[in-house]
Amino acid sequence: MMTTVSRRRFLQISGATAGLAAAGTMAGGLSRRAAAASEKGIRTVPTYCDVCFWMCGAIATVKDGRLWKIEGNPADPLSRGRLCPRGTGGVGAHFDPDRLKAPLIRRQKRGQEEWVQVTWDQALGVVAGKLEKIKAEYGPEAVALFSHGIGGAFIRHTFKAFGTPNSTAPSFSQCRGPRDVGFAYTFGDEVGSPERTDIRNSRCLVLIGSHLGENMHNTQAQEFAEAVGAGASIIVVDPRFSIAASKAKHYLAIKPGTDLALLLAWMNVIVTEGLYDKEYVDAYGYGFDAFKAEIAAATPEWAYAETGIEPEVIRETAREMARHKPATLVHPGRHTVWYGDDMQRSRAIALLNALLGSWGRRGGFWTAEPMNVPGYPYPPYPKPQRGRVDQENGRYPLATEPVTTAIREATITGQPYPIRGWVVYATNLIYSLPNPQETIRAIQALDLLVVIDVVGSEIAGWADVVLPEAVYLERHDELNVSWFRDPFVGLRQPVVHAPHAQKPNWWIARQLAIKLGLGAYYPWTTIEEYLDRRLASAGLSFETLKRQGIILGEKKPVFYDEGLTPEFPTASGKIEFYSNALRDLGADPVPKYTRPEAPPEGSFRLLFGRAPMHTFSRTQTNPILHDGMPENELWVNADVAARLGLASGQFVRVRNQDNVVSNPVRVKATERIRPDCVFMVHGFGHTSKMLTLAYRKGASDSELVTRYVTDPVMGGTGMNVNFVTIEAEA
Ligand SMILES: Nc1nc2c(c(=O)[nH]1)N[C@H]1C(S)=C(S)[C@@H](COP(=O)(O)OP(=O)(O)OC[C@H]3O[C@@H](n4cnc5c(=O)[nH]c(N)nc54)[C@H](O)[C@@H]3O)O[C@H]1N2
Ligand SMILES: Nc1nc2c(c(=O)[nH]1)N[C@H]1C(S)=C(S)[C@@H](COP(=O)(O)OP(=O)(O)OC[C@H]3O[C@@H](n4cnc5c(=O)[nH]c(N)nc54)[C@H](O)[C@@H]3O)O[C@H]1N2
Ligand code: SF4
Ligand SMILES: [Mo]
Repeated sequence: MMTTVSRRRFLQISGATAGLAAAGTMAGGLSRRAAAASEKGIRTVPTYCDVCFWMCGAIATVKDGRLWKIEGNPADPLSRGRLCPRGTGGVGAHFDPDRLKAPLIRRQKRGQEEWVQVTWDQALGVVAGKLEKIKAEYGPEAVALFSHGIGGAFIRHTFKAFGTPNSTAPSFSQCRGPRDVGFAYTFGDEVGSPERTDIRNSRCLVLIGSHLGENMHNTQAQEFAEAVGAGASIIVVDPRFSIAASKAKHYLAIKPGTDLALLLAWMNVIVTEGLYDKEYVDAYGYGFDAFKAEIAAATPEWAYAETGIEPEVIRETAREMARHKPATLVHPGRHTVWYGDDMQRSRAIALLNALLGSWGRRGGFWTAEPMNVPGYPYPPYPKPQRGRVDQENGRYPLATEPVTTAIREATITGQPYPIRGWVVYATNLIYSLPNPQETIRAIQALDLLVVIDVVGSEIAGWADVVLPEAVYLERHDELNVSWFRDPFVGLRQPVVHAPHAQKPNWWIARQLAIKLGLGAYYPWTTIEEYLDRRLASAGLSFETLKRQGIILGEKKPVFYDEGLTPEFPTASGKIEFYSNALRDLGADPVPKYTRPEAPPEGSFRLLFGRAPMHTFSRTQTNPILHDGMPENELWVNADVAARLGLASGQFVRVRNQDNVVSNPVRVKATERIRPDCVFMVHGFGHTSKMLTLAYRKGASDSELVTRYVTDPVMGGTGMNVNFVTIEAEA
């Protein structure tokens, strides 16, 4: 029997069960509840964190059957026994009263909030039926999968077996894509995640917008503190005086969007003053003379007019970098989709590092192989009938992952071929893709939208079928076999039970595959069986891993001076100061600067970033993290605020160039930002009523990002190109 639940009733259900969770019940049915209640004493369970995608090793403690706390696992090379504030607050995800509890099917048309609560069998039956129908009519490639994080591993496997090449994540074209392509077309290799940066040993660390300390990627934040403690020279380039800037010897308050001019001028100084690592460049460089000629005009005086940074400051900071080479690390950044010239800006960062000889050197960039843990021996996937929808017409030749916005475009236009179904796992596309109105337009054109989430996020609000997942503290996941200086394998395993009908991703992916007739791709029945098989094939013990959470691999050389062989898998086999490959694609072979459009008189450029207590749009509803920071603020330069008659704490609304107006948000009037831009932390201003704690708290940068500039060769979407005005709330 299906039961009908209106949104109102849905909220009532949430409220009632919140009491149960708070009273210490985390088991599902009566028997589980009884089991949890009868559990006495303290037990610890090693696992790894999922509040962001750094995957820190952790140890959770359960007291009398109730989840108590989570701390870093000292055996883990990433966390070294310490979690970031978000990781520590992760227990709130389990207790979150807003969690989805059972599968839901939309009763009315999209946008109307009437749901039918169904069983898993019914929900997956409906999903499989609609997927089969799309496949029969349009082919398997008409289904696109959007997923983010390691939790998506099994879902991705199911959809490879289904036969679609259109499996993507916003972490490429809305995040690190430009950087990884820029580095690959310089050194032949990506920066990857966790970034291969040797921050702890760097003697001079250059942070261009990388706001470590607010960006809380644990290992990097810890190593940053170590480098500061060891007296490293810190250079920070940011229009906003970030936490990192407060630790800097040189803080450069750059005019937004002009970083490429600064980078070219830095390289110009280092080359013309002969300060680069000549031996390194001679041995490993390709096209240096052509590069030198290209940057000859980029003098500090020229860059001053673009960046607002004094020529002497540009010279002094360039010399400072050269003094500490090769232990000078110009951080490659991560969220690099800023202005549309991002791949070239990232390439300029790569080239500056190349001049300083820091790639492959201590205090620069390490190179490591992950542990060798073979994949599960599955049958081969079917070969997709058609190519990726984003690349069919020869577009985005350097996009190493499908371009999300191109999939969205194909969904709206049906070109180059139709996309009729979206499966969305752990990515709130309304927040993570630029121009949310266009995302909604695409959704309206779909035959099927399935969302797998833990709460009623904005994207879940648009779904035809919502599948509730168990949170990371309640499930197994794929092994974490990341590269790092010390190779390791990490295990995620359940600490407590899921409180209701929520299921782990591997179970959902497997059941769906079986319903789709793809059972052959799941020869295992339990996740333990799967994990055991993979570990055994690497000669590792599942029992040991369960006990320790981490198994370390053999440490190998990670720097050239430790015996690592320099290898540059580019076309020339060298570090490409000049790129023939880019030239052949019609892109600049050496990065060239273009001046960004300035904000119109009376407008400000909208910038955004992170805060220590939150991850994207996914933690505002976590009661613990919500308490830590319930809303965001709009940073406005103090003089500008005075001129506009705005005081800190006062509510304003932000209007962008396309007349999108934000939720009310408090002003933070501060000297710590330039007068030509404003800043807010990403992920606030939720519009889903299912997120009771987060609903309409603060403002959403995503809503205001209606404009974006797409890189024609790799598909990154520059999003720092929106201009806003500020309106006082009555
Ligand atoms: N305007 C703007 N856009 C951005 C950014 C920005 O700063 N501003 N940042 C960009 C960057 S750097 C990135 S990496 C992307 C990030 O983009 P996303 O990964 O899409 O980030 P979130 O918006 O947090 O979406 C995460 C979703 O996963 C759900 N979720 C959380 N835990 C689980 C779980 O265990 N299982 C399941 N199934 N779901 C879960 C959450 O409820 C939420 O709906 O966004 C990019 N887009
Ligand atoms: N606490 C927390 N930490 C996180 C995350 C999180 O959600 N929460 N997400 C993680 C992820 S996936 C990513 S990608 C990273 C993102 O973090 P980062 O890669 O470090 O930074 P961005 O988001 O690109 O940039 C934000 C900073 O750039 C500055 N900025 C804006 N425009 C310009 C400009 O034109 N020039 C310069 N030089 N600076 C500019 C802003 O003022 C701000 O300080 O954070 C990671 N760490
Ligand atoms: S950086 Fe923080 S939130 Fe991310 S995995 Fe590590 S502890 Fe968790
Ligand atoms: Mo990101």
